[in-house]
Amino acid sequence: MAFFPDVPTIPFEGPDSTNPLAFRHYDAAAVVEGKTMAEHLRFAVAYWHTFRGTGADPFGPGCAVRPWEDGSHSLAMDLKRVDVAFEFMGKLGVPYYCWHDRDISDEGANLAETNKRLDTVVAKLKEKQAETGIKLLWGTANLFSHPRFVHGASTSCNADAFAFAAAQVKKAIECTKELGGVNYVFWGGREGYHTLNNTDLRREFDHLAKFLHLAVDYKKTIGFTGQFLIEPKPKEPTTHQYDSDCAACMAFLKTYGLDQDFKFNVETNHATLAGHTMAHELTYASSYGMLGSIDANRGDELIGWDTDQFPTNLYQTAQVMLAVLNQGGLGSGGLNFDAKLRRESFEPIDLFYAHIGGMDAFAHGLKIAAAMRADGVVKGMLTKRYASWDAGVGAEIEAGTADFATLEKYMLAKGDITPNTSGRQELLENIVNRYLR
Ligand code: XLS
Ligand code: NI
Ligand code: NI
Repeated sequence: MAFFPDVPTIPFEGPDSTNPLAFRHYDAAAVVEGKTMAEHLRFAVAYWHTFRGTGADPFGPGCAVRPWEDGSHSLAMDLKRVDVAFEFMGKLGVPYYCWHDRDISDEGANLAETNKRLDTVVAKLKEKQAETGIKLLWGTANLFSHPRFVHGASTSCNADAFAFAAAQVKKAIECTKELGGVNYVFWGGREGYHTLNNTDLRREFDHLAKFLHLAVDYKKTIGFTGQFLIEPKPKEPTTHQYDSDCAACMAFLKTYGLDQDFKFNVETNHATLAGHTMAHELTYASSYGMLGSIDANRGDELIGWDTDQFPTNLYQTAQVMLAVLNQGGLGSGGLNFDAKLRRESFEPIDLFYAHIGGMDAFAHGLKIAAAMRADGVVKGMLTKRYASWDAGVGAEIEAGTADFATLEKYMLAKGDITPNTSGRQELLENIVNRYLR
């Protein structure tokens, strides 16, 4: 049975195509810098938004039309939805998908029943993966929707919430392994606080670290080889989320001796919420070898929450792909569309338009970034700008052979510094704009 009977497998038709059900830039097999677009971009569909999203917002319930949904929370519905998902992903031509445990299988009457039900759905996912070749980019556990996690999971004031979360993550890692997932994500969910009046901040951070250490231990116990990723986010749902941005996460990981076991899954809208550009977060993570994967979406400059819109901004996708190319790719990571349709876009076909647009925006961004790298203009200006560090006193400082006394002697002899040169910001921005076509 087809759930999207009017949609063919989405073809690549080239930049001049006006067919809304075709790619204009994403040509999976096209080679850029020695790798195919599919290999560079490693697109993933987010199960929660695409197959569980209803379009609900803070002012009203969902109104998405999904003819295959029967409104129940039955196992049969979970299993049927797997067929929907694989038809959708197959027609779109994405190589990966991602899930939370509760997206693919709802809870049963108790943990044992929940796990049993999850196993049934995972078995079906495994079959569909084998049939289609679509793979799991990452799994994660939903530790934020159920009321038991009202005060958080590993940072809850209730120790039982920590224990339940541990059981849930243990199972989710096992399921990720069973499905050959190549990463596992920890997003902080409700790990944070609304008021310090009721929060023992240091104790909660210690508990978060304890939880992650236990996860690392368990990963080794069962021989799961996927990459562990932390997804920074500064606020929402709590006022202050502990994993607020890449720099804060780095400090946390270093403080608790976890930095060798994790990388970051950087999300565009979370960067915006943190008051950073996505380019800043990517550059920070990448500089320290911590950029593992990307949640590809965008925020709205006028709305202050995680709007999770589909990425369409070429300036931004080009910057993202530049960061990715500059570090030689994402390794086991990918570009996961953690993005949802606007409530007003309620027809099933909108799911295709949204993903096609996002994939094209990133394929286009990849081409722009590769062209910029090929010309090397921006990189050349960077090299020139820091030339004073490549020889003489700069090289001595970097090599550690200079100290305050030798630097004073050097400056006393020289009298004053070599004149500064212009930062050329406007010129560089003009140069970048040349490539945006
Ligand atoms: C929420 C997060 C979430 C994670 C997965 O804002 O982006 O969707 O990606 O738990
Ligand atoms: Ni995300
Ligand atoms: Ni998000």
